[in-house]
Amino acid sequence: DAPSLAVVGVTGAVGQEFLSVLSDRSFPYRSIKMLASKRSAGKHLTFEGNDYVVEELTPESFNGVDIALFSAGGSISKKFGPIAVDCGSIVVDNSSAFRMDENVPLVIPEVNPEAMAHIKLGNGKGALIANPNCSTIICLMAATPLHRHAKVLRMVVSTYQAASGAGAAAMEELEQQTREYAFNLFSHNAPILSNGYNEEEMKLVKETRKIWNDMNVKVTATCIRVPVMRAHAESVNLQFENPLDEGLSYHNKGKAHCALTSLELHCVGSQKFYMSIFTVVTFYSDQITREVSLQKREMFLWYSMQDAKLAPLDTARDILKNAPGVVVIDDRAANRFPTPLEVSNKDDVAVGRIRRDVSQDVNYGVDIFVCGDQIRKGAALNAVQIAEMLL
Ligand code: 11C
Repeated sequence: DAPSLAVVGVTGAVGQEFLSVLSDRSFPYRSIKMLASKRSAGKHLTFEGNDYVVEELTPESFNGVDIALFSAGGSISKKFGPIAVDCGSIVVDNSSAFRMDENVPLVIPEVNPEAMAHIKLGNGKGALIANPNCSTIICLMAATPLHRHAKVLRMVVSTYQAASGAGAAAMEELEQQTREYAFNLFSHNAPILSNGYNEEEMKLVKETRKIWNDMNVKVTATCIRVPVMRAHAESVNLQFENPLDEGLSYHNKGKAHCALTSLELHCVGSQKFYMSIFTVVTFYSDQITREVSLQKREMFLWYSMQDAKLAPLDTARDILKNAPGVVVIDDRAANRFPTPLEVSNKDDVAVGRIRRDVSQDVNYGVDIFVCGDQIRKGAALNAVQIAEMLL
């Protein structure tokens, strides 16, 4: 039998997107309750050709509800989430209320579906599943396939976030401000914590560790709000534990000669560089990468910069091209890369600017630029995909 659904916060930006995504994906249901605050109760909504009256959210709302999609803010989730679970509903919660609760799976279906494998629909048992923060989802959609390949040790994220992340009122405010004064951006509006990070930045840190089930991965972030309506952009720098391309391993004595050959191509005619090459070769052969003197380290970085131009990026590009829910837009000749406008209202996260990080051992670092629709994959679509896994 198709499940009975409830949408909590149905009149908000994400609530409305839940309805679009359910309809676009032909999500099966036998009934659907439109729930919101008292203020919105009584409003009429049309969904898939039928008229619905928005009902006030009360503790009785969840009787007979199999799956409840929540996006009405953390305090509503904290109050009504456990009530819905007691009624036997499976709650997919888009707020931050339960994300770091160790008994609540935090799920991106393409990344860690196994985290919710123990939750079953139809056995009468309620449960909570948390939808990660939008900037975490968009970032990890692109970073995870590379992480699976070479294991991320450290990730540095800088976000350029759309107004939609702060709700429908913020989108109206952006329209208003664009008429009054445009051409500006500001640090994310989330509260600043005692460590100087804002809450949005710390969500990226903590949620990544939980989703990757890796408490050692180092993550730092700077989150910025930009005058864009509904899609977030993120610059993501990754440092890997394992080489991205096996053939380019500098920690391997046997590969030193290949490295030397490609370096020579760039340095013919310079005695000074030949001396440097000697240093590089010694450095690789000795395998003392982490303890090199400053002079050798500089030389190593210089070498990395040369090699970054040469080394093919097929591995990273292929991994991203084959990743579910990801499209690669990376046309260097035409300077065409992902933009927030291009991904707005789209399901896929777009990745581009794929390049080796010249500040690291080039086989161990990559920079990418990612754009994703904050309301769709960053919120409603991810939650509906979680609900689909329950079916
Ligand atoms: C933003 N990420 O763009 C926020 C919005 O924890 O679910 C969603 C907040 C959250 O500002």
